[in-house]
Amino acid sequence: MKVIDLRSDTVTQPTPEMRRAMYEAEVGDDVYGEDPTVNRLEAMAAERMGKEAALFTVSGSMSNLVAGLTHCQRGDEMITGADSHIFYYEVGSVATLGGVQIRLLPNDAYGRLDPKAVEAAIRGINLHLPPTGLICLENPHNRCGGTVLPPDYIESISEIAQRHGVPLYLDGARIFNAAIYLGIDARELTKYVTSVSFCLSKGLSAPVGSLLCGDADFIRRARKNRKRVGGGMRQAGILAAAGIVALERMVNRLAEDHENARYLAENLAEIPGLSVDLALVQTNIVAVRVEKGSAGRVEAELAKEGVKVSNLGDGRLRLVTHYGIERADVATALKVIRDVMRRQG
Ligand code: TLP
Repeated sequence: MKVIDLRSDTVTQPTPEMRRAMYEAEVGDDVYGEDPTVNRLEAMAAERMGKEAALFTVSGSMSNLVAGLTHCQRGDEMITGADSHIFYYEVGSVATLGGVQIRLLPNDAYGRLDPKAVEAAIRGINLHLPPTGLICLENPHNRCGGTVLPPDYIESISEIAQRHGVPLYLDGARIFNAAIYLGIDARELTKYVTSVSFCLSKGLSAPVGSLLCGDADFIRRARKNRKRVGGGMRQAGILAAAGIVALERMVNRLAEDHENARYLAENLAEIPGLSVDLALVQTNIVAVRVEKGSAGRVEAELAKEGVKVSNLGDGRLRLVTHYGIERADVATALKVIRDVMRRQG
């Protein structure tokens, strides 16, 4: 039985070209700054994000942590949305390792924070109050189902951040999906933020890695924090080589994943017992609410039939399209899902 794995785009396998590039990569000790392939990847990433410099990290979670450690002091407060990856899925890292308190604001169905609420949450100067060290946005928004923040919204938050002298960080793990959805260059989304990270190991299919981007001084300090959390890598050019192929070859094909997600979502919406808000299906993620049976049971039964999905833990399942999932796989998955839903009481 062929397993159709829709749990995440993190399950993507490296392409043959990536494996060749890894094999042939010229490497050095990156902690000394001497890995030419890492240096090349970092320069490419900075250029793609319109920032001065970039830092190759192990994962999106490490980029988010290092961004928090670098922008904030211990005892600062970081503003983020209640469904953000930073708050929801990163084991409380900025709090436990950075001594940074998270100030949680509700986000709407698209992952947006209310600009007025953001402004109101920024702390004034008072002996009792923790200083606001950072405001975070996520684009596309994972738990909202891959929804995209447009440039004018990011600009509105950036104006507030600048007015109060607080840096604005963008968790852009899937930033190229957002750019492709909007039909714009990713720099249009990053020009309003102080720093941004994006992942190589999701839809771009590289095996490992994320890039944290910002101005040269920020990246110099971030490099020290990456070392502090044990993320200084040595001959990391082996990994960076795959990342270079990812940036050069895998960005434009994300449109195919979006088309497959749309096809999947439109068909899921027709299945009795499931509901999908099609307005929220903008990139490669489909969040579907299970209204007949339980999400956990549906997830388990699908897995038995060879269709893997992930559980968002609130009655919704998440299905993600990616490199390696063809239109025919989506059609097969839909057939399995229809059968499983028919059996739910
Ligand atoms: N998200 C993973 C899981 O952790 C949920 C996934 O399967 O989608 N920011 C965003 C917006 C993310 O979606 C993720 C990964 C990360 C950061 C963290 O990246 P990694 O997994 O590389 O640490």
